[in-house]
Amino acid sequence: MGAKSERGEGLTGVSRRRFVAGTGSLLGVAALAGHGVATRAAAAPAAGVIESGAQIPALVIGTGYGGSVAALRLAQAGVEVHMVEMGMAWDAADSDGKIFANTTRPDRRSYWLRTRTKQPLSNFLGFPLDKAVPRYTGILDAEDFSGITVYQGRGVGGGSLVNGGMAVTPRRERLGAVLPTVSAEEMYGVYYPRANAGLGVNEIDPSWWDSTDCYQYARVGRRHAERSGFPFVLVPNVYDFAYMRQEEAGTVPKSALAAEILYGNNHGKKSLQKTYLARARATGKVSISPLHKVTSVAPAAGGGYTVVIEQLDTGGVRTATKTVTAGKVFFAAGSVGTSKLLTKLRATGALPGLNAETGKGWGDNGNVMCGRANHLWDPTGSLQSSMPTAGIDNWDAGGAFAEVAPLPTGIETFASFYLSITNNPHRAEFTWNASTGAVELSWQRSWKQPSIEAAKTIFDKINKKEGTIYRTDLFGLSKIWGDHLTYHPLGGAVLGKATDNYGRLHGHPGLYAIDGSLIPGNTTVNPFVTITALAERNIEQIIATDL
Ligand code: FAE
Repeated sequence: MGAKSERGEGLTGVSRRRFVAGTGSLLGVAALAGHGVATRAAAAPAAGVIESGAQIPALVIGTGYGGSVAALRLAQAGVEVHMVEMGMAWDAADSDGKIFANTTRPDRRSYWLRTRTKQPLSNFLGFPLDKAVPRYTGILDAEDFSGITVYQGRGVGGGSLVNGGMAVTPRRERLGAVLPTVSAEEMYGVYYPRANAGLGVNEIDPSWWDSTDCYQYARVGRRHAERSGFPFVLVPNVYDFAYMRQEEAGTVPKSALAAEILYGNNHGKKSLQKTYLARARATGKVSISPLHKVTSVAPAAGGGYTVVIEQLDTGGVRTATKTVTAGKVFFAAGSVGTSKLLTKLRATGALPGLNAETGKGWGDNGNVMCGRANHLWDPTGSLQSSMPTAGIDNWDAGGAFAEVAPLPTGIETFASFYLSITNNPHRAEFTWNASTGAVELSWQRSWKQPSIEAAKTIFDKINKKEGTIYRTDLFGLSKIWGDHLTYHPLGGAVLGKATDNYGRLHGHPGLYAIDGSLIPGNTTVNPFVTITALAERNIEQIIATDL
C-alpha cells in the first residue's frame, strides 16, 4: 500500500494489513546484564541556558513531541522560544564512547534518579533482573503512583529518546472516540500527513521483513495470529529501515540489531533531536535549557507569567532557582508532567482560573503485557530487532491491538512477547495532597482487568490453537500479566474540557497545553503520531489568532 495513504489519509481505503497499530512495547530485558560505565563528568552548561530575570516571548515546558512542534512552528512564525527540559541533553558520549546504554546492560544512564533499575519486564526464568545503579538523571523515568508505574523519557527529545518508534495513525473511523471535538477531515487531510513528514516516518520493505533473521520472532507472531484467524498488520516506524539493513550487512555500527531501545538508540532512530528539534534549532530562534525543571507558573504583575525554574545537577540536586517572565507558556511536559504542574498550581492558588476539569480524564491507553511459551520446534530467533514492526488487530471484535514485541536477549528464548493496547474504560484523576506536597493519581491496579480480558480475546485463542501456554516468569513468580505499568500516559488536561478546542487553558490567557495531556486516555494505537498531529493543528490556530 502507498505510504501516502497510510500516513496521510488515515486508515480507510487502504490495505488493512499494513496499518494498524502497535505499541511501543519493549522490555527490560537484562537477562544477560553486565556492568555499566561508572563515571562521567557532568556536561558543561550549553550556550543559551536560561538566566534568572530573563524575559521570554514564548516558554515551552518540556522537549517531547508537543513541545518540539510548538517550538518549531513558533520559531518559523518569528517568535523567540526558550525550551525548559528537566532531563539531560544526551548529546555527549560517555566513557564507553556511547551516548546511550544498551538495554541488556543498564547503567546509571538508564534510569531517572533511581538506585535500582525498574525494568518493565522484571524477571526471566524465575530470576529477578533488576540491579543496583548509581543515582543519576538517566533517560527513563519509571514514575510510581499508587496503582501504576508510568514509564517516560527524560531528556531533550522526551519520549522519542526511549520509545519503540512505532508511528501509527489511528483508523479514521476511530478518531471520533479519540478526539470527539476535532475534525477528522482536517486531521487526515492536513495534520497527520504533516506530522508523519515532520517525524520522518518510514515503512519496512515487506519482502525483507519476510526473510530477515531479525524479524523471525515477528513472523512466528504472524503465523500464530493467522492460524487463529486474526488480522495481522505491519506498522510504520521512525527507525530508519535502510540503516537497519546496513546493520544486518555489517557495514554500519549496530543499534536496533544490538538490542538498543528503552535507554536510547545510538544510531538509526529518528528521535526528535534529529527531526523537529534540529529544524527548530536551525531557525536560530530556539534555545534549550536541559537539567532545568519548571516548578511554578503564575500571572506576573506587569502581564505575562512568572515562571520558576530549578536547575539540577546529574544527581538530581537543585543547584539554582531561577525566576523568569514569559509572554506565553506552553505546557508540554507530557501527560503526567503537565497534569502534575497544573493540578498543583490550581490547588495552591498560583493559577486560580484553571477549571475543575484540570487533572481529570487520565488513562493508560489500555497497556498490558504478556508472554507465551512456544514449542521447541518453533524458535523465535536469537537475533531480534529491537524495533517492533507488527501487530495483531482484534480491536473491533475484542478491544485489543497486540504488538508483537521483541525480546532481544541475544539467546533463543522460545518466547513470544506482546504489548497490547486495549479499550479500557477507566479514567483516573490527579489530585494535590497538601500534607505531603505531592500530586497523586487515583488509578487502581484492579482497573487493568478489562485490559486483561481484551488481551485474552487474542491469546487464549492462540494458545488453544497452538497447544501453548502463557509465560508465568516475566513479571514475578507465577504472574502472567504485566498489569502494573503503562508506556502511554494520556490525558489530565483534556481538549475541550480543561482547555478550549485548541489547547488554550481556561482562565489564563496565554497558557496552553500542547502534549499528550490533551488526549482523553486512549488513542486506540500508539500515541505519538496523534500527539504530534494534534499539536500541529493547535499551534497553527494559536499562531494565527493569538500572536
Ligand atoms: P513527552 O515526550 O513525555 O515529553 C515531555 C518532556 O517534558 C520530557 O522530556 C520531560 O522530561 C519533560 N518535563 C516533564 N516535566 C517537566 C518540568 N516540570 N520541567 C521541565 N521539563 C519537564 O511528552 N509511543 C508511540 O507512539 N510508539 C511507540 O513505539 C512508543 N513506544 C514507547 C516505549 C516506551 C518505553 C515509552 C516510555 C513510551 C513509548 N511511547 C510510544 C509513548 C510516547 O513516547 C509518548 O506518548 C510521547 O513521548 C508523549 O509525548 P509528549 O509530548 O506528551
